[in-house]
Amino acid sequence: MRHSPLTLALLLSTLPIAAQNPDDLPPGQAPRGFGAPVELGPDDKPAFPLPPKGFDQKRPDVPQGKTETIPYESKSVGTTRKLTVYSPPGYSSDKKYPVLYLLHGIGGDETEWQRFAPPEIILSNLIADKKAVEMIVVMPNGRAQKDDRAIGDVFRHAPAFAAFEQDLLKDVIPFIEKTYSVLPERQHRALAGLSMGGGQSLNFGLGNLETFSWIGAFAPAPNTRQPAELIPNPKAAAKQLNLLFLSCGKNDGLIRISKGLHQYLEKNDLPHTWHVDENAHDTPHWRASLYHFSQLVFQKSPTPADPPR
Ligand code: FER
Repeated sequence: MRHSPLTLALLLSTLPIAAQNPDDLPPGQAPRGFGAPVELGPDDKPAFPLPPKGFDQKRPDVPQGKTETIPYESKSVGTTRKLTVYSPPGYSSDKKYPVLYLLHGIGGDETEWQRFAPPEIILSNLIADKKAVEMIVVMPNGRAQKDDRAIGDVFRHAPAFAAFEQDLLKDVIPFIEKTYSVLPERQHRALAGLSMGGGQSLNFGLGNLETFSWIGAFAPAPNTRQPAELIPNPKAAAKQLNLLFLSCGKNDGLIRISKGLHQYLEKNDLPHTWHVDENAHDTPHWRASLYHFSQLVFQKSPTPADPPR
C-alpha cells in the first residue's frame, strides 16, 4: 500500500519519539534553555578538586554491595511502581542505615543513576576508602503517573514530576522504612537529584524540612521554584539544614537557575555549598557531583545546627 506524504507524516507523528535526554541529543541541539549563554561571576568556581582518576571505575578489591529493583504499591498514583535500591557491602539488619533518596532527570527513570553514575561503584569505592558512610540509596521513578515510562515528549511529563512529592512522602519513604533497616529520622534522611530531579530535591526537600535535613541539587532544571518561594524564611531553614549542596557545570545552559539560588542564599546568609565544575549538562557532572556530595552527606555539615546523632 502506498501512502501520501501527508498520511506518512500523520503516521510518524503518532510514534513515540526518543526521550529528550540531553545526553541523547545530537550536538548543536539544545531544547528549552540548555544552550543559553553562560555568564560566570567570581563565586562561580570549584569548591572541590577534580575527582581522582578511577573514582567511577570498578575496583577488584572493593565489594559492590547489592542493587535491586523492587515493586511497591503507590496509593498516590494508584499503581504498582518500581524503585532501585543500593544497599552497602555488609548490609545487615543488625545495623540501621541513613537513606539517600536520589532522583533522576527528565529523560530518566529508576534505572538512570545506575546507567549514568552507578552508586554501586562510586559509593562502594568511597565507603571502602572510609570517605563516605555506609548508606542506603533509593532511586525511585520521579514521574508519578500511571504510565511512568520515559517515552514521547518527556517535557510534557513535568506535572508528574511535581506530583511525585506525594508518592515520595506517603508511599516511597514508608515502604523503604518498613522494608530495610533504616534510621527513620530527618537527621538521617537525604534528598538529592540531577537536573529535573535536582529541582524536585530543592522543591520537596526545602518544602519538607521536617522530613529531610541533607539536600543536594546537581544542575537543577527550570522546574525549581523561585528562591524566595523555596526558602521564605532563610533563618529558620539554616537552623534545620545539615547540608544544602548546589552544583553546576560552567558550560551548562541551565546554570542561571542554580546561580539565582546561590545569590539568594548569599544575600540571606544561608550556609551552603556552591560548586561549579568544568562540565556541561552531562554525565561527567552527575558522576563528579555524586562523588562530592557523598563525602559530605550524613557526616560533614556546614550548618551544624542539627548534627546527625
Ligand atoms: C526545561 C529544561 C530542562 C525543563 C526541564 C528540563 C521543565 C530538565 C532537564 C533534565 O532533567 O535534564 O525547560 O522544564
